Formats: sequence, structure tokens, C-alpha cells
Amino acid sequence: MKLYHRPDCPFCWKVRIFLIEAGIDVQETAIKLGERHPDIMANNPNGTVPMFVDGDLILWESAVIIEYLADKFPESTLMSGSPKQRAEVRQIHSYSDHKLGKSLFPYIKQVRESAPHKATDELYQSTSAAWHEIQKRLAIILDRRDFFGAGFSAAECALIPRFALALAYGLTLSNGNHNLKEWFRRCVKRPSFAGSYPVTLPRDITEY
Ligand SMILES: N[C@@H](CCC(=O)N[C@@H](CS)C(=O)NCC(=O)O)C(=O)O
Repeated sequence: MKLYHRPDCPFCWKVRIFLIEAGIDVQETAIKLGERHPDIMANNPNGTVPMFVDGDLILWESAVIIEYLADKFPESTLMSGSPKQRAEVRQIHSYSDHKLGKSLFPYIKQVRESAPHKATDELYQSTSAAWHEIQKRLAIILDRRDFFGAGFSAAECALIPRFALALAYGLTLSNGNHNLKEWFRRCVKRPSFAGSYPVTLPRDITEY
């Protein structure tokens, strides 16, 4: 099995956390921002990473890769629990990929690509407001549970890179939401966080 990925891409990072948590070994090809890898160009109509290869199967949607791995390795517990719990995990996974991802992306792109590595005040304020609202909503959904699934799940795999990128790029955790802060601390203490953390990002975010 082979994974083409860009280490700081949240969709790729999610798959890498899943692989580490599930103890699945794959051959990794890391690509750089803006790089057009010929294997990806030839096999992925979207031209995006991650791209996952298992024999003659080629998958290019990160959520599909996660579902495939969970099916292929049912002993991994990242999609376990009752139908209700698994549906909730899928829902949070989708919320993270879409709503959370879209709320943060313009800001992260501007910080990453601008010469002073800083967003405009206006973009910072609007992104920060959306980010705090999302944290509030996630805290309500998490409630008193340790994780969004039956245990550490695909929902955590999806959310953790988004949180880590937000913090690495200068956004903050909200002051309230103690349950969500504890959840975040619980997740970043796991070996899968250090083991997947992109070397291009600042490393001080475990202070939270
Ligand atoms: N829906 C895709 C999104 C993947 C995606 O947008 N990847 C970005 C990197 S974070 C990418 O490859 N962008 C390059 C491009 O669009 O050309 C997934 O979940 O795998």
C-alpha cells in the first residue's frame, strides 16, 4: 500500500494519524506544496493529495480512504461502536472536512503565502470569530465524553490537524469549553500526534 501526501495538508495528515493509530504500514511519498507529481497527475482526476494505492485500487478522496482502511482493517477501532456512534463519527468527520476546513482555509493560505506571514486584520477577525463559534459547537456536541466516537476515532483524526493548523497559524483555543480543551490535550498526548506532526510547522502547540 502506498500513500502520496503533503505533510501539512489536513486531509493527508488525517490519513496519517489514522494509519499510525491503526498500526498500518504503508509506503509514503511526500510531496511539496505546489508540486505536481506525475503519478498523481496520471491517476487522480482531481490532481489532489492524499492519493492512496492498494494494488490496482486507487483512491483520491481522504474520507473514502479512511472508510476503506476501516473496512479493510476492522480490528482498528477508529470506526467502532454502535451504528449511532459511527454515524456521529462520520458526521463530525464531514463537518471537519467541510465547514471547519472552509472556515480556516483562506486565513491559513494568506498567512502561509504572504511575505510577512500575516493575514489582514479583517481576515483574522472574521476567521477567529468563526473558529470560536465552531469550538463552542464542538464542545456542546462532545459534552462529557472523552472522544467524539466510541473511543479515539476517525472524527479525531479529521479534527486534530485542523486544530493544530489553526493554533500553528496564530489562532487560539477559546477560554471556555473546558471539555474540548481537555479533549485536545488528550489527543495531542498520543504518539500519533508527534508521529504525524509536519516538520514545517512550529512545534510549540502542545503547550495548550
Ligand atoms: N476532497 C479532497 C480534498 C484534498 C485537497 O484539497 N488537497 C489539497 C491539499 S490540502 C491539494 O492537493 N491541493 C492541490 C490542488 O488542488 O491542486 C480530499 O478529502 O482528499
